[in-house]
Amino acid sequence: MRTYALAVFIWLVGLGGAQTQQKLLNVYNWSDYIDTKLLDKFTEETGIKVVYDTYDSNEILETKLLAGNIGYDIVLPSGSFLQRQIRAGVYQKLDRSRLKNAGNIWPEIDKQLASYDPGNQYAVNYMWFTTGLAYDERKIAPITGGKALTSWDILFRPEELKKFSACGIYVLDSPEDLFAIALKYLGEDADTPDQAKINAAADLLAKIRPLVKKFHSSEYINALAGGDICLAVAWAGDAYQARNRAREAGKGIDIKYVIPAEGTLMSMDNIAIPKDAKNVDAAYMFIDFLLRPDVAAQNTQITNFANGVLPSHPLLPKEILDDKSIYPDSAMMQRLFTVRPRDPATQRLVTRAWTRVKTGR
Ligand code: N2P
Repeated sequence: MRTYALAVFIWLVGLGGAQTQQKLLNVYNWSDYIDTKLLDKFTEETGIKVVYDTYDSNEILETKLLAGNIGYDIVLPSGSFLQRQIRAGVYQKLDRSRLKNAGNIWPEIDKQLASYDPGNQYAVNYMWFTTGLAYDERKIAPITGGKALTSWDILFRPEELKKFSACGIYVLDSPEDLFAIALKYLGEDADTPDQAKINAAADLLAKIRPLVKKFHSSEYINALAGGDICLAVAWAGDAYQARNRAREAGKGIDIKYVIPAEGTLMSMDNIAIPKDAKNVDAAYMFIDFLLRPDVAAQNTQITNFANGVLPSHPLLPKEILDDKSIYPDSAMMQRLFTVRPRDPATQRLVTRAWTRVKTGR
């Protein structure tokens, strides 16, 4: 009898173990890009445990995706990367009929996304945003005479940038962003395949390198909030997170974010399921969860990035929804541009040029 009870016990434990194994979801997302409390909420509601890892560059994600067996069920590539990764066959089609909240997808944003994912077959938008300048108002006041920063001249004229170098400058380690902005500043198409133009943009970027403390795509949030730097090329929501962290620290540091008058790059990060995902049902449940208005609003409130869920708007604080640097209005939209994926040869040129920008070699 005792042996029988023991056998049943072992069997139950085994079953429990198997079940726990099934109820897993592996998410690979950008850092500082979710309210982590929502991960617990998802687990409470579904019983699915979320293993959550982060990255801060499309290149890191792409290397893993192309290597295969990525081990993640959800990833979040930006638009042009999504487009060429779809072509490379790394994603499975997303059956929107399995998402009961698909009706919450913001139609205009979905249309924008379709320019990267034709027919909206593989992804849904998570967040969308601009790349601009974030700065410590108090630290730069003596340099600017208290005036707000308004132009990319600050970044691209070394005699201007030099003035900020002593208080610390970080630049995103994102060739897509920096080449798009530099090319546009030179009056070119942001995604031109013209080698001479790309080299000219690289020359422009190389000139700023000696003045830049670090090329990095996530550390600037704390560096700004902690007063270690005074200027950063930043993604909108991250700049606001720096502002909020600085406010919480209560040391009188005030971080501002500006979209320079010349305009800037607008990007979208999107949710997709890799082809070799093991927990596809859980992935659909998680996407559906992110598409809930309350969940999307909470994520935007914490990250300060604009989400792709239209009915989240009434749930957002007015100061976020009315902030044109987070939710650009149509006038601001006129100043924004997007980029397409480069052909492989041009992409290699840009990658090499970016290394030259960062290392001087
Ligand atoms: C979140 C950064 C996401 C924007 N910290 C860049 N894709």
